[in-house]
Amino acid sequence: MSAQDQEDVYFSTNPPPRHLEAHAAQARAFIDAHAAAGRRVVLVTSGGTTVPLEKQTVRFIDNFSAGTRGATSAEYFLEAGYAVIFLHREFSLTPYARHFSHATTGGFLDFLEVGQGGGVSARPDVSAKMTEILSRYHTARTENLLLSIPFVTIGDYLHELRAISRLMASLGPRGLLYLAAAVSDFFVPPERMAEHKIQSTDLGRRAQEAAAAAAGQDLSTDNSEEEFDNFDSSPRVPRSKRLIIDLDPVPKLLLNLVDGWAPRGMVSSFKLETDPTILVTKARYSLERYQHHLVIGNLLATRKWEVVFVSPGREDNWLRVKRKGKEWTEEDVKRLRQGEVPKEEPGEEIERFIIPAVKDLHDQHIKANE
Ligand code: 9Z3
Repeated sequence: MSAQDQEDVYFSTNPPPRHLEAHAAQARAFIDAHAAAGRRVVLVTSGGTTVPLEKQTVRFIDNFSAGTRGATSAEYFLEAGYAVIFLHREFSLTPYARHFSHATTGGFLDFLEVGQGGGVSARPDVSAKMTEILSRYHTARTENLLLSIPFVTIGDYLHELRAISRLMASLGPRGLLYLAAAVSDFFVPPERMAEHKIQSTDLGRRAQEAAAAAAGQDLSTDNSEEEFDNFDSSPRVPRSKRLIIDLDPVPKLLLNLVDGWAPRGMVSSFKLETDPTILVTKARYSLERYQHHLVIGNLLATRKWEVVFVSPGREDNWLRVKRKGKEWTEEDVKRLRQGEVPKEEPGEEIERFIIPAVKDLHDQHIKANE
C-alpha cells in the first residue's frame, strides 16, 4: 500500500478528536498572524500518547514521557524568537508552569503562602524565580507567541499533527516541526476495539453477552479468542481468564509530513532508543526513511545529558551538558555514551544547547529554500 493509501485508510477509519476543528481554527489564526509579521513558527510536540483498549476508555497503554523535553524546548524556542505551537499530552509538563507544577521540591501550592493581609503571595525564597518566570510567561501570552493544544490518544495526536502541519505549509521554509512527543508504535484499530470496559470475570462477560443477545447483537467478533495470538503454548492461567492484547503497528506517517503536509518546512524529529549500540544507526535510518532534515538521537537513560544530531551530509554532532563542578574526561564520555548515568543531576538543561543548534540548521534551511 502506498504512503498516501495508508494515510487515507488510517484517517478515514480512526475518528478525529472532538475539538480538532476548533484547534485547527486557533492554529490557523496563530500561523496567519505570525506569517504576516514575518516571524518563524515552530510546532513542538510533547509528551506521551495513549493507546486506548476500549472505545469507552477505562484502560489504556501509556509510556513514560512527562513532556520535559517538549516543554523545556518550547521555552528556549520562545527565547530564540520563535512563535510556538505547543501540541502536548493533556496534563503533561507545560512551558513555564513546569518549574512549579512538577518540581521535585513540592506541588505549586507549596510555593505560595497567605500574606498577613489575607492575599496570596510567593514564598520569599522562590519569589525572585517566580517573578522572572511569570513575566516571561506573561510576555509569551500577551504577545500571542504561545499556543497550547492538548491531545490524549495516539489517534488524537496524529489527527492534530496532520491538521496543524498542513496549516504550517503556508509558512514555507520558515515553518519548523520539532517532534519530541513519545509516539506509540502500536495501537488497537477501531474494528477490533471493545465498546465497553473489558470484563475480567466470566460473570461480567456472560452479563455482557446476555445483554447483547437480548438486543439482537452478536459479540462473537469482539475480543474473541480466535482474534488473538497466544504466544504461550502452556499457559498457567487459562486463556479465557487472561487479557491478551493484539496491537497493530501505527502506520508510518512521518514521511507524509515532508511529502505532503508541510513540504517546504524544516522537519526535525527525535529518535529514542535504550540500547546505545543501535542509536546512531537507527537515527540515520529514520533520517533516510522519513526524509526529515534532522533526527536528534537520545537514549532513555541519558537523554538529559547528551543527544546526537544526525542530518544529511553532515557528521554526527554530539551535544552534551556541562557537569556540576567537574570536567568531562574521555572515560566519562565513553561511559555516558554507553548509557551510564552520572550520579549527580545535570549542571544545566540540555535544551539550552539543542535549540540554538536547531535554529542554526533552520537558518540554513531557510537560506537554501527561500
Ligand atoms: C524523544 O525521544 C524525547 O526526547 C523523549 C523526551 C520522549 C525521550 P521526556 O518527555 O522524554 O522529556 O521525559 N521523543 C521521540 C520519541 C519517539 O517516539 N520517536 C519515534 C521513534 O523513536 C520517532 S518520532 O521511533
